[in-house]
Formats: sequence, C-alpha cells, structure tokens
Amino acid sequence: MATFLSFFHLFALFLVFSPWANGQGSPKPDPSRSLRLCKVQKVTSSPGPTMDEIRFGLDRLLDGKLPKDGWRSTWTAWYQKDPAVTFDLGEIKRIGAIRVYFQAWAREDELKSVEIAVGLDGKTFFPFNEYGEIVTLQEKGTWVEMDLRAVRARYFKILPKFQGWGHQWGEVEFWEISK
Ligand SMILES: [Ca+2]
Repeated sequence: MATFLSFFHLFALFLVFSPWANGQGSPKPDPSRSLRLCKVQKVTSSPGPTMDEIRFGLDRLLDGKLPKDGWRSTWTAWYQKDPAVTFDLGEIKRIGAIRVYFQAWAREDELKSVEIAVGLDGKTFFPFNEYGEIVTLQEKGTWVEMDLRAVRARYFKILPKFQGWGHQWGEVEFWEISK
C-alpha cells in the first residue's frame, strides 16, 4: 500500500509540474525517433471556427500555449461542424508525427476519427491515413498523436469527425524528422 501511495504521489506531482499541465509546450512524441518541432507558415480552415473566432481563432492552434480544461478557456471551437483544417509548412518536409491538443466535451469518444491528407502544391491532396478509436476523458485537454511515418509534403489537411458536441482544439504540432 505504501508503495502504491508513493507511486501515486509521484504521478500526481508529475501532473502538477509537467509542462502539459502548465500550458507550455509538450514533451517529444517519441525520444527514440529524431523528431523536432516544425514551424507552420499558415493555417486556414473551412468552415472557420464557429464560436468566438475573433478571440479564439486559428492562430491559437500555433501559439505554443494550451487552453485550460473546461469551458470557456481559449479553445478554438467548431460547434456541430467538421472543419477541414489546412496547414502550410512553407516548404516540403518529412513529417514523422502530428499532434492535436483537444478536449472531448459531450462524450468520451467525441473525436470519432481524424483523416489526414497531404499535398505538395496546396491544390491536390492525397489521402494519407485515417485515425480512429480515440477515447479520452470529457472536459479535459488531451494530446492525440498521429504517426505519419516519414511522409514528404508541404501541405497537410486535417479532417476531424465529431460525434456529440463538436470540436474544441488548443494546439497542433508538426514533428519533422531531423535525420
Ligand atoms: Ca494554443
């Protein structure tokens, strides 16, 4: 029991002091892969965020800050809509992982699936992969990580599908392969 308690306390301390909990950056997805955070030049979405777009627009997805849990922090939100969110990295990169910080609201499996399509010219996109079975705690910000292996592209279109409320996003990260 004592062992269990001390382990639990350590875990609790990790939660309190970890960068995730403090709304800073985030740890590397996988230390065994040579990944580095990649700058995004531009982000657009169709439709645009449906709530408070002026205050909590798409630029919030790239500011390196994480919203607090619950409503209404700085979440970029689409209510009852599935957006197509397109990112331009400025040049062709080899991407190993994409991560989205989001908050499930009405149900644990609110983020039903995420489809990723990639492109070189911003006009033609090729489906890359679809990710599903994303189950998290409600009203709590969480990272979902998608393995892109080592796809080479400049443009990335993220197509999330909701069930329940909609989408609440706080940050999107592109991790490029540095070797
Ligand atoms: Ca942010």
